[in-house]
Amino acid sequence: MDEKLEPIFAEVVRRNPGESEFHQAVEEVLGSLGPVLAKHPELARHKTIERMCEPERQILFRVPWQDDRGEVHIQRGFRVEFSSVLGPYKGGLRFHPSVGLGVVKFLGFEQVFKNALTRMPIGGGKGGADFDPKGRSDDEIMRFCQSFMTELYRHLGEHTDVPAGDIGVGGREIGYLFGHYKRITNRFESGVLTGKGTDWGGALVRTEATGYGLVFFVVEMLRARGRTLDGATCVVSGAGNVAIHAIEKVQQLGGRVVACSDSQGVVHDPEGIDVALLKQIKAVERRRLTDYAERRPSARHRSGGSIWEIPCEIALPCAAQNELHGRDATALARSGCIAVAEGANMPATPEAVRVLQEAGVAFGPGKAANAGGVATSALEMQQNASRDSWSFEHTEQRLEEIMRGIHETCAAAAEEYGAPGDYVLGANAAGFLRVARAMIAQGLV
Ligand code: NDP
Ligand code: 2IT
Repeated sequence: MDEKLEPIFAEVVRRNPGESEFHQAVEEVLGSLGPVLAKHPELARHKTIERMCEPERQILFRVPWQDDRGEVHIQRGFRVEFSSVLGPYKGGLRFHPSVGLGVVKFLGFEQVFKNALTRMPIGGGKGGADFDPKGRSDDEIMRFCQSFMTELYRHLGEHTDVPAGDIGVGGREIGYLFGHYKRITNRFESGVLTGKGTDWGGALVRTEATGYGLVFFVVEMLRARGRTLDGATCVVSGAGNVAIHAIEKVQQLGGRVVACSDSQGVVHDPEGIDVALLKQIKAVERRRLTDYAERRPSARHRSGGSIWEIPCEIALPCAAQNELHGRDATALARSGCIAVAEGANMPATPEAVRVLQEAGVAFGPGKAANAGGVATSALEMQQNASRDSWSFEHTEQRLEEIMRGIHETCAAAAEEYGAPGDYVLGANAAGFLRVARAMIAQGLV
């Protein structure tokens, strides 16, 4: 990190004690900004970095709910509204027991730069709760969503703050959240949430967008190296929304995905993952990957060990933060991996990123590679504002163009700031510049 930026980072650590994921996300961005400030010293004078490290608003609230047996539970809800210089706060909600302020702040901070890279009119925010949806009935999920929205609604609005899904929040939860918002406010305000059902204001392709967009980004990374996906062996961690649609698109484009995982273990299927079966088990039945291995003769399940031990040319971590460590990166580089792109937010540890880059493996950071989800959310907002709905083909084409544009922006910025091929530096520099310039133009905000 540039020595001028070190005191700024030290202050972030001091002011946000114990929030290790937030520190990690800030350190990565600040580590890229030395050459940017050298070229644009006015951005430092306006204290743009210090401002970006402090959320505009942080909301914490109690979420009481009752389970099916009548027992009362108390959860903590969060919404961190990080930056509104480019548009209304925009970013997902995560329901997972590991959610705390540090996790929500790391996700909100990343979201600001990611959303800037899409070039769409969206600011950055993130929210969620330390609620564990695993094993809960539909009725319990609905009651939790209603209680969560009973507080959150007052902070939302199509021009103010527009949440969507993330881990543990998909179409079912967005439905319950939207229904309750509408009931409390007496407004059918389509643009207040994205990822809605396609019969009532949701955009086609939003469900698929993060995984599909990730693969469009990988295609560009490979093209820059004179390669294609055709015939490539891939490993994808996770088995949720992002992972499933990444697997689907890789296979549509001629690659073969031989492994995926969930929180209970890894499934290795050398003949290629059967996406229809995977969707049935994980998205419809909400069961474990052990069921996949039971129903698919070519597949083997194991509950321990790292998925990254399975040799592949392309690795796509799509589960959770810090799931790909330095030793995994070493194993991937040794087994002939040529590209890693983050479908999840911050799944590769800083050491893993360093190992991959030093080994010459192309590395696509999440804020660029997984931006297709939020970009398609912005397309959903656009359709809601004009009371229109676009076809699947048209929307997918827009997504592909957006991902190509993000790749080009990151590659050009990496080149301009003296690190050709370094998408981490390129994404951070380009995202930062767009936010910083808008901030200065809007005065002391
Ligand atoms: P889902 O809840 O749909 O799926 C999460 C998947 O990851 C599940 O299969 C879950 O396992 C698995 N998982 C969670 N924690 C671990 C872990 N520690 N080890 C192994 N597997 C784990 O979430 P999404 O697919 O929506 O999100 C995945 C990632 O993508 C997150 O980092 C999210 O922030 C990011 N992302 C999501 C976007 C979206 O549009 N949804 C957009 C951009 C990024 P199990 O099934 O056992 O619970
Ligand atoms: O991390 C992300 O970009 C998301 N979870 C999607 C956010 C959105 O508003 O669509």
